[in-house]
Amino acid sequence: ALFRALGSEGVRVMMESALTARDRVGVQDFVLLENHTSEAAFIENLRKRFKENLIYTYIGSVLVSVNPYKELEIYTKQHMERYRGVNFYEVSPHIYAVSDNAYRSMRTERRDQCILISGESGAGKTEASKKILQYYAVTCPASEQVQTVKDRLLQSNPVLEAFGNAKTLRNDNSSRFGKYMDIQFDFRGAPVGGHILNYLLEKSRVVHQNHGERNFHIFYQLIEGGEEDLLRRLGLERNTQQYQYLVKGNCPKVSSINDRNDWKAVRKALSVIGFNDDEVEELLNIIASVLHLGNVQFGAEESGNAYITTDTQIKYLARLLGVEGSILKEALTHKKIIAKGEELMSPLNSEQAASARDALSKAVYGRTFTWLVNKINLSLAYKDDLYPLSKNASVIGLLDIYGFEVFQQNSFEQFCINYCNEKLQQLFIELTLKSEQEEYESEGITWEPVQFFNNKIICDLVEEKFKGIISILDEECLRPGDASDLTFLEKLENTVGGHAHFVTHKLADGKTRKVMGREEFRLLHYAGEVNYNVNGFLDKNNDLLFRNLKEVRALGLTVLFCCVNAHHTSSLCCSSILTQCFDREELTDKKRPETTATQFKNSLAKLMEILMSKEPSYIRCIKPNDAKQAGRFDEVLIRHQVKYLGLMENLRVRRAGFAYRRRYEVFLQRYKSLCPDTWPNWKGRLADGVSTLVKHLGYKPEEYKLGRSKIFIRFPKTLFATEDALEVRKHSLATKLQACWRGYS
Ligand code: AD9
Ligand code: MG
Repeated sequence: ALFRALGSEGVRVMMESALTARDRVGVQDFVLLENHTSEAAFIENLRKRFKENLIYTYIGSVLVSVNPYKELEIYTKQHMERYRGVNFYEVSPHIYAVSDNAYRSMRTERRDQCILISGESGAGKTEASKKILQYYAVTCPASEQVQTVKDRLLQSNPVLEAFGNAKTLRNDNSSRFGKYMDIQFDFRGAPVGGHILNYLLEKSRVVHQNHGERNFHIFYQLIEGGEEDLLRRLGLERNTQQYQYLVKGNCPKVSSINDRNDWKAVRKALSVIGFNDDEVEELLNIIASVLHLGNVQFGAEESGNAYITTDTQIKYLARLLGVEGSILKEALTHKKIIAKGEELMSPLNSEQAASARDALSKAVYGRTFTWLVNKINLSLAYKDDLYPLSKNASVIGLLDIYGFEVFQQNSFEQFCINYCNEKLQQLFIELTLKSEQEEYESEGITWEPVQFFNNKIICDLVEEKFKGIISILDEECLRPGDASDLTFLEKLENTVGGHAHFVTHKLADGKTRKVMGREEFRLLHYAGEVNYNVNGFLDKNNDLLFRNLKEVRALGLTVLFCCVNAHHTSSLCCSSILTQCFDREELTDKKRPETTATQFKNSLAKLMEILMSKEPSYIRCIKPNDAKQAGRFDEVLIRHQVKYLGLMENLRVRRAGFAYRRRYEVFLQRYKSLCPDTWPNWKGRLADGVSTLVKHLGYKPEEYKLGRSKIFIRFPKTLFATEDALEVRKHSLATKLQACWRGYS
């Protein structure tokens, strides 16, 4: 009916427009670009597609995604259905195609999968990971029990984002922690459980935010959305500007965020995950306590000793934490010292007391976050005594970390975040290179290896034992005496000063580099240069609260001992969450815990092991502009990302002489109609069928190679010609049908 309506001229126009569509919307796989070594052609292809709202493009099996900064109608249930069980290349590029491909590989090959999402802050990683989860939630088989798991998996997102995401200058919903989530599937392919690993939360945000940034979303959600009587119970006012911890960035409201609605979503999500009312109340007690703590102010007595000037806060805190006010007051203004075997309370000055207060707030928030993740994990854990998760169960892991970021001022947090991105890039390089090389080898095809910039050198600079930046930082943290952030910097200069990726203000000839501050070092990361200010590195790495080095240690211990003791010995309703967060043994343990950076380094090493054991899929996210605006394609910014994500090298490796490869059966199935010998069905060996077919099509020997299970085609134009032949055949078939139809009528 369509062809009849169009008439033969219409059909011709339709076919022509199909052929010229390639010009308009670009190619959907970069390997099909005529000039694959040209960065300009690469960017042009991205631009064409972006303009048409086609945000996804492949490089072979790697998905490149450009953040549209607007809602697109491409995530509907119909879209999901379109990608379900369909071969990667038969449909246009989509995150659902990657999700489905990983799922089917897991099912058919019984291999655990992981999907690695990378890109800088604001590029769309978290959104991508949510789309993938939604895809599985909708398309995988379900039962009542499975539905509960699906709901919980989905609802873990708003909760973790409320407590672990914040508005930064780069992204209004920036992840301030790293997240790796395993989704477990049973033998039928239904999601039956999950597990989350979290990485280093940016705790410093609890007490300080840079201009234009906010604290974690939950604080604003609670104050804006919390019910009247809840706020009354927590002693909070409905005005974020009342709280010292919320005013530092001078940014209470964000136009893209509706805190009140988000509050409702979070409350609902908490109950779906299985938090009961008491637990929610207790959790909010802690959040409110942190706000009250931030408002505790200190004055100085004549002696210089600190005293508390804000009694109301103490009253609320005492009630919320279940600690006696007088104990709390003493704890906030004193440290515990041991003199001649006796414990004494020695006074702090007001500055020390303030930093002790902040250390306590950070510790309380950070540990509550970890508690929250554990609690979610309990709720996601597979629970079926009848059918224990057998060895047939498989896993798809989703990695969504904080992206590479550069601000005007960069500190310890950015150092950790960017180091984490280096590690991920390293993994990408190793795995893509390795698997590509393996493919050529296993297919018996000879090829020239492509040179990559290998960022291992930067990873080593940061993490190498004894010699790397983290080791040197730890050394300074351990060193008694005059160790400071500046002595750390000096030590860096003396040890890694000559490294090609490390720069400070000092020049080799003893002169100074004017453009750099004296408290900074610069790392030449794979993704760009970043200056780090060393201020606070030692304290943050020491994690203050639990180290003997600083006065504040005693404070945390005292308050928490009060808490823990109260919980164990009296009827005071002390926070049971905090009791679980700070266990007694840790409080009394004299052994030195690992530093923050070392813990992070070790947890990343474990993560790399987990990822290496799985079959990876990649999503490379690109941020189109810094203004967070739809429709803006900032070429300079994009070119930079294309460069550092290594997309051109990725493409070169992928092409390594062959633009296109396909398994024999897939190739034959698609093009068999073009050769009378292979149509309608080829009976012999697949390789012979393909060989017959391409000879018939006039492929020259230098244009293709036949591997063990796949055909490799050298130039895109060969494939285009074949595709065009297919279109023409369909067209002539259509015209014939039309003539036939006319004959009938
Ligand atoms: V960070 O490293 O956590 O700071 P992400 O996670 O890479 O960063 P995120 O996914 O949070 O970035 O995306 C930033 C914003 O871009 C989102 O809040 C959306 O407003 C917007 N975005 C991203 N991807 C999409 C999309 N596929 N469709 C529509 C999107 N909007
Ligand atoms: Mg994110």
